[in-house]
Amino acid sequence: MEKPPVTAYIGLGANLGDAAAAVTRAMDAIAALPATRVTQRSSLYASAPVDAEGPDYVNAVVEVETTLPAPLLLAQLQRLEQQAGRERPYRNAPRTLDLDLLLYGDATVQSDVLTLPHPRMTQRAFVLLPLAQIAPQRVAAGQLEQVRGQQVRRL
Ligand code: PH2
Ligand code: MG
Ligand code: MG
Repeated sequence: MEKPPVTAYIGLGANLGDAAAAVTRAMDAIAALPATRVTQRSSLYASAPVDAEGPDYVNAVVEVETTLPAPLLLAQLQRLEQQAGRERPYRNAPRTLDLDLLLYGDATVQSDVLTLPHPRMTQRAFVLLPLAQIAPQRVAAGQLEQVRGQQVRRL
């Protein structure tokens, strides 16, 4: 029997170069991954860097249905970051493309390479707002309340 697909959510971000174009291109690249279908795309959102520096970020979230196991999906996302010219000079450095696996079904994972759900997603309006746009059932009202002070602008 084939494995049923899992519904997963991927956070996209960029704040170097044409960030909106990079995020939109990355959505198309995710849609072209093997064994993976993009089922929803949020709007693009702009926000100031949180715990980071550089130009404003463009962020978005996509929903995928995939039969790739989480570690393989993560490896594919890292490959797309590399293809977009991602450099990692220091933690939270400005970046051409950041792809974060936020949720993979209801999986909870704590490994050296992957933590699910994404450990910081509930503290970040730039993740929760686009996620709530496409998957309101995955965001609690109290979580949105906690990030209400963070300015995020829908583009
Ligand atoms: N990503 C970070 C750190 N800070 N701030 C915004 N606004 N958007 C991001 O995607 C972001 C950030 C580390 O991944
Ligand atoms: Mg990130
Ligand atoms: Mg990342």
